[in-house]
Amino acid sequence: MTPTLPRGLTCLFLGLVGLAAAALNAQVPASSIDPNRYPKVAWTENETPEGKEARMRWFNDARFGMFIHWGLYSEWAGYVDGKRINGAGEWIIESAGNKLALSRYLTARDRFNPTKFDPDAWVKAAKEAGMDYLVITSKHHDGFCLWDSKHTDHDVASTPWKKDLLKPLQEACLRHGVRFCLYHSIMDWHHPLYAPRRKYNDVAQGPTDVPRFVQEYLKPQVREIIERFDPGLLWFDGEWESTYTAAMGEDLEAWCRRHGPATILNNRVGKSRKGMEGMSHGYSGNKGVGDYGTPEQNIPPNGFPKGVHWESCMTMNDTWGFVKGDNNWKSDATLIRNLVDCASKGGNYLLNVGPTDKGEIPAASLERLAAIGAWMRVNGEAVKRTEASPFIRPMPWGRITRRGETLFLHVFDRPADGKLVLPVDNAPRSAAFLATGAAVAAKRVEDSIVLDLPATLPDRRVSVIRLVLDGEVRPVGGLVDGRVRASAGRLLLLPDTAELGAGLIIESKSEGKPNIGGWVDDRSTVAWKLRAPKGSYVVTAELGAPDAGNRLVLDFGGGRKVEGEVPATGGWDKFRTVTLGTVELDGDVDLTVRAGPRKGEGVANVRSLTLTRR
Ligand code: FHN
Repeated sequence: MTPTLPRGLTCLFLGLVGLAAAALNAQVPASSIDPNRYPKVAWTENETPEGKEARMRWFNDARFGMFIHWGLYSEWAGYVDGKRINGAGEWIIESAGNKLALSRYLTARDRFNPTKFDPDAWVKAAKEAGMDYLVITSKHHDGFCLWDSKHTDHDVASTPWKKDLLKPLQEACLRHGVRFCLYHSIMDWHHPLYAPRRKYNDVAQGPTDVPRFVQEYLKPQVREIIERFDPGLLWFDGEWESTYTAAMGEDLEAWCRRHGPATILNNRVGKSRKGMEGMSHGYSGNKGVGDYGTPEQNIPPNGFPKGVHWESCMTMNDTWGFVKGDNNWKSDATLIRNLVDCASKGGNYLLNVGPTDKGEIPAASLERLAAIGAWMRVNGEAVKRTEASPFIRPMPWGRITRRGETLFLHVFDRPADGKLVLPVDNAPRSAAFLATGAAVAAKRVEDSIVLDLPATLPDRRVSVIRLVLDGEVRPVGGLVDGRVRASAGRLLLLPDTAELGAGLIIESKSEGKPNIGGWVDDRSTVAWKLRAPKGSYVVTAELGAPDAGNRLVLDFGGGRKVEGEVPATGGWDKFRTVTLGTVELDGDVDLTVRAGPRKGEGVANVRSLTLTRR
């Protein structure tokens, strides 16, 4: 609670507290390759969730990386014979149809000579933007390799430049404390064994054979880049064609674990990704799914339970590989908000640059990187080394990130009444803008903390308030480290924090409030992880069902069960609160809700469960 000092002194006190905290918290780690902070952790067959968190720690702490698409396509720059070929620059040969045969595309190898390539400048641009890792295309779909590979001549050694382009970049990353990572395409439009062979491929001879391609080319080259460049992560791509199978993905993942056990893998190593939404859900196996999801050109609408890792990759304009004249640049405000949005949901933001064939990052990209960097120098502590918001759904006014007892409130849009309402069972210790140190009035009102914003915010793009709480956050209905916590003596279990069994969905049947629906299979279950202070709790449920007769069984573990009948409420969209019973709880509990034998169309729609301490 704010000390009871005269108002003037209170503001001064809070201002000083804010500045002191800034000095302390601003000490984010100097680099994501600091071996003291991020010792190498190898994947193991029996890796625990805690072990994976340790292995992913540099990635999670970084939150922000640079994506680089660079290759022969940068030389074509989106044009053939002076005409723009629609689509992303790196897809030009695939998009050009009969305008560009592979043999003509490959003449770019005779011209590719990046005389302006300055690896230190690239890495400094990333570091100064607040990016702690860099992912560059070692080989994109056109099969051209940016290093002198012993497995092919379709590489930089066959260009006027001749020299390896990846090693200097890796060395620059080591100099500047940025984690060096590699993108690698599975799909290969050039290699004679890869299928389907493209119509424009007038170079390849002999029959295709993808199993041989994988065994004799893809895997040896992946081992080559692991051993030569020790990448922090491998960003596989081009896994979607049917000729590359789930079994191949599981085999490639095992190969990477064997040769680079500390190298993080994205989920495109195998076949588990769901399109551009990017996450690996509903996949039968747990092999060949890599370590994290890869939403592309989008940011998931909500957060995920703890332990789900992901990274949204996005372009700054409309293309990954350089295209002359693509000036549809996102504003720095949009890019900063995207970064904050990802961090608030526990994910990373991988922002792309497409250098020219001469090795220059476009000026418009550099300008945006500099603007993001200026914002990060003031607000970076609210992004780096943070955890996701305790609320899975975003706030209407902006986003929240968390570190221990501190919440960072990222204000995108000032509410008309100037009030930020936080449904937490905490009291505020201090609240201040990171940009100015100016205190923000914060007080408890009913079951929330309400902050009163000044008429003008420090930064029209994103203004960040550091809110220090009176202890670990106790969100009403939210999650802290994957568990629902008690607030004001009750635990509110909502659809967003549930682990839904097969077939169950989150919908909104009425009043815009989410409910668990689709419960037509009485074998489906709903689970919540919670942490409850010792006590006896009354269990109530908000349920909707047209017919009576179904039953719910709440299994709290340790033989503790509560069960009750689902009433007829008048319809799937009519909800009624019913009391199901009482239960003794103390500490961490994994609650599983099962249905009795289904009667009628479905079991019930569930809007919430509430455990209220007696
Ligand atoms: O086809 C590629 C595309 O060229 C680009 O590399 C993106 C980046 O994530 N991935 C694929 C499209 O999903």
